[in-house]
Amino acid sequence: MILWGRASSVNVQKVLWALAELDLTYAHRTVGGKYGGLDDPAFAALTPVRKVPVLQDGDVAIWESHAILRHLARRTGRLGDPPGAVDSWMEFGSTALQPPFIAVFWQRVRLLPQDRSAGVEADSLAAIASALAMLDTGLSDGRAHLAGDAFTIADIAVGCLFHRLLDLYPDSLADTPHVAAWHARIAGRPHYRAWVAVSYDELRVQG
Ligand SMILES: N[C@@H](CCC(=O)N[C@@H](CS)C(=O)NCC(=O)O)C(=O)O
Repeated sequence: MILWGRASSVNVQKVLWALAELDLTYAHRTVGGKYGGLDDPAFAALTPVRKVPVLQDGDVAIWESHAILRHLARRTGRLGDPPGAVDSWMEFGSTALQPPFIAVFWQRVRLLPQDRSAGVEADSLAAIASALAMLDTGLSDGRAHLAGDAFTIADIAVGCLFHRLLDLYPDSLADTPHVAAWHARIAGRPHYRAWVAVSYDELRVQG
């Protein structure tokens, strides 16, 4: 397998974390962001959207981070059960939590101060708080992980966002104790520490 994508991307981090949890061997091509390469013919032939991550597995090229996670779970028969609950939380991550998270990350890290908007940041933080409350309700039955007691690709898809969220807004989980306990659990995993709890300094806008 070949993974394409810079390790500073949260979407690439999802795949790096999953590959490590599954103990899979792969080659890594660092493209995107300051590394460029997304318009090179070799990469452009793999994905019409020219974004990372892309996973080449034999003759197949898979793009969209959650599609890649599902592919890895199916391929190995691990980290994907129960599929219904896993899928629900992965879609929740894509639709409810990640969009406002990306918005605040751009406000705080990627945009020059003069291009930032206090209104966009406030609205996005409200959307994050609402999503975290839903996550807290989902975890309130005492389950250890999102889809049940077992760690799955849903924990990876959603959990990848929290290192940066807590770095930027340390009190984010003050009102969601179940989310805080779940996050502490997944943040203790060695592969989270290796691939997710890392510096994102290369993404900071240079003013
Ligand atoms: N929904 C896609 C989003 C892919 C995406 O937006 N990737 C970003 C990095 S997180 C990208 O390729 N940006 C251009 C770049 O890195 O140069 C996924 O989950 O894979």
